[in-house]
Amino acid sequence: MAEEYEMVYFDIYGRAEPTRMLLSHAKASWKDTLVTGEILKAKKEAGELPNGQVPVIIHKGKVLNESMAILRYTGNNLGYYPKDEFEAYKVDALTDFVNGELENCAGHIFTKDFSEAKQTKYAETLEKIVKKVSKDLEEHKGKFVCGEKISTADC
Ligand SMILES: N[C@@H](CCC(=O)N[C@@H](CS)C(=O)NCC(=O)O)C(=O)O
Repeated sequence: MAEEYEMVYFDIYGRAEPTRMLLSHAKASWKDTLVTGEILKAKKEAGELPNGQVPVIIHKGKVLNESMAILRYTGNNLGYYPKDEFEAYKVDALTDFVNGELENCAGHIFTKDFSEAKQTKYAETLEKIVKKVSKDLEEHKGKFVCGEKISTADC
């Protein structure tokens, strides 16, 4: 029987990793379909990718794009996203913060710009994220970043 979820992305951590971790933790029925630059180009030309990019996740015959929306979607389906609106806001706020910070510096890895300035920026960004998450963990006195229960923000 085919897996319920199919993640399509490069063989790197990157934008698919939070959802891959969630699917693994949830023991969901899923598989990774790894692409190369060439495969991506072919899929793009064949019109298989909604905005011409990866990751996409294929679920119930639908091809869903945008990594953070994918994370929320799978989180919602698999019990990792709060029903309470304020709790959901907290999860989104932290996820958006971390993702936004990483957007500012992850590109260096692809452009292979390892200049001192970029390294400093990278280290500062990671420190900012660790400080924020550590403070949240302390406040909740728990194992999870947004409270008593694991959520998409922990991915
Ligand atoms: N906002 C999108 C960005 C997706 C994105 O930039 N994907 C890159 C790989 S990490 C891609 O497919 N690049 C190929 C291209 O744009 O042609 C998301 O978070 O999913």
